[in-house]
Amino acid sequence: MSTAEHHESNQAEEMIRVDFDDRVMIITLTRPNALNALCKKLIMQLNSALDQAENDTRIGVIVITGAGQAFAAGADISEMKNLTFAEVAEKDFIQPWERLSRCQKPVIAAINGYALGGGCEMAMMCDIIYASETAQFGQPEITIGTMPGAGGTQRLTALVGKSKAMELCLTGRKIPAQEAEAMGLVTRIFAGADLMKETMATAHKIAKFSAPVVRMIKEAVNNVAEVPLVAGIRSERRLFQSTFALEDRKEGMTAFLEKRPAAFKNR
Ligand code: DAK
Repeated sequence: MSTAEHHESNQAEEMIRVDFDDRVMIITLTRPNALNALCKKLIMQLNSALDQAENDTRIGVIVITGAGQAFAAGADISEMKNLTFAEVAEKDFIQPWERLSRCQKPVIAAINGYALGGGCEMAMMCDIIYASETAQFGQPEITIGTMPGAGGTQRLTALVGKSKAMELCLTGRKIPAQEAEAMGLVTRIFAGADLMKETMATAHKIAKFSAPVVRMIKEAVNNVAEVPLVAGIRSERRLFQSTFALEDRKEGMTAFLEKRPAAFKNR
């Protein structure tokens, strides 16, 4: 029995768990025996949870974490091993992975352990990356004869600069959370026992703000990677002006001046 079959037969069909806490959807990757390796089925289940979150106005923020020792140790190597170039190109292996990066709602990654290869790429598709002290990051694809293929060379370079990204991608070196935070890959580090508590505190905080304003800020920040500076600044101004079409903008400013908490209605 191959490793893949072994995992399939010992694994319930569900490769993720979805929990709800007020306005936060928590997605946990639950394939710990394979260090949450990102097989096709897991990506499909993740994508449908993301679709559900995006279509449900009760959800303001999405949190993604992993069960066990890993966030995710990469794409499933046993699933990729026998693929040919023609198959990878024809099936457009990339496409399903793009869903996460297209989320309009904020996504926080809570990295509890290994975030390697596709796992590190998935973390970088999220908007905020919180990590436990024992988390490890890396792009080890070169050690198995391939290279990052889900945005790793691009997003890592944007986050940490060329020479650091180059060293990580060319050596496959795994780095501890502290180094990842110092280079700008990780947002903040917490003791393992505090990771989810702190992640949820941030998630709840964001989820309480006006949803349309949150969406506009995410779009404006993401513009940096997607459009030239002048167009990005023009777009930011339009998005800023758009907040004046919202009842929430009026309520937020009125509440401040009346020295009371704002009651946002997400419109
Ligand atoms: N795939 C499949 N199985 C994996 C796996 C992976 N990436 N990582 C770990 N496992 C499995 C192991 O085979 C082992 O299974 P059993 O032998 O128990 O059946 C189990 O998980 C536990 O792993 P280890 O025994 O190896 O555990 P250790 O604690 O000794 O080592 C480790 C932990 C994280 C250092 C080690 O497991 C490791 O090096 N894993 C591989 C890391 C890696 O090379 N990752 C990069 C994979 S390539 C794309 C999308 C994505 C990608 C590319 C393109 N497109 C959309 C185009 C991404 C590619 C990659 O991620």
